[in-house]
Amino acid sequence: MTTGTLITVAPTGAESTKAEVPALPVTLDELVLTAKECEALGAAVIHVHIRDNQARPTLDPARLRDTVAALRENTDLIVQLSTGGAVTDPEVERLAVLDAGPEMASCTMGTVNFGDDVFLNRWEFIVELHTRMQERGIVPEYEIFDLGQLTTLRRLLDKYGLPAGGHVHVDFVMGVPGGMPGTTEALVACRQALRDLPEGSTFSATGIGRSTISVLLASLSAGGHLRVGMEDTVTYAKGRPVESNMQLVARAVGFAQLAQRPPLTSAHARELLGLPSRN
Ligand code: KMH
Ligand code: ZN
Repeated sequence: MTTGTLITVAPTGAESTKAEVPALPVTLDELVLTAKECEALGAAVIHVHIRDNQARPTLDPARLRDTVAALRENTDLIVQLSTGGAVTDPEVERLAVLDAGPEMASCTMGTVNFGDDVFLNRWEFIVELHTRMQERGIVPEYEIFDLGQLTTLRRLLDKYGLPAGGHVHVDFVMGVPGGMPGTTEALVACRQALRDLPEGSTFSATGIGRSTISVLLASLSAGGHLRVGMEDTVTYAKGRPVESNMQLVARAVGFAQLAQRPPLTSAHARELLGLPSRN
């Protein structure tokens, strides 16, 4: 696990509003510009949520297809579409995200309280997502909001087999009100539980809000990878709003360099994740 660092940028999310967070990229042009700048800094993967003309979260199929095409045309980033969407999105629309043909998609391993809301992920829905991705050669990133969701992942792989490409990569989403805390102790517990998954499984981690930096440091020291971005963090430091996704990626790259685990290029990231190369 002590390779370079896979850096994922999650630039938009579904929770913050443009009115509250004006720097949030919500149009396709803003997203593509952010993607190019984050790639230049060292990001290899982009975790994508899109917005409609009023900047509201949407899973509109045509918009998703256009987004995948524009990101592929303008960057070499691995495009990972969110199948989590917003907490209000119906399962049928979340499944249809895969029709946009991304290289990767997220796949959350269980239901979790999400602030005052519920992020619903029934077992049958998880199975449907996992098996559709297998059939279409889309590589999942398994999103883990709580320790027990790693046991669900183990059950999923035992019953339905490995994902496309054969490599298992998970992302610990830490510090969501209702999920596991964004602490070193929780990250180490997840890291230990990874031993029950296939050998060579990799992880990244992201800490929501003020747990960002402690999770980032814990993940680097535990051999993990990083996800950063305005989906998860809108405050850079006490009293300082995040100015851009680039600011967060640059900080993650700086920490990765200090840890002597420099950012992986997207080509190396494809190798790590079991994705075919683009050429
Ligand atoms: N927006 C959250 C409800 C994912 O992208 O897969 C779910 C989420 C996870 O962001
Ligand atoms: Zn997301």
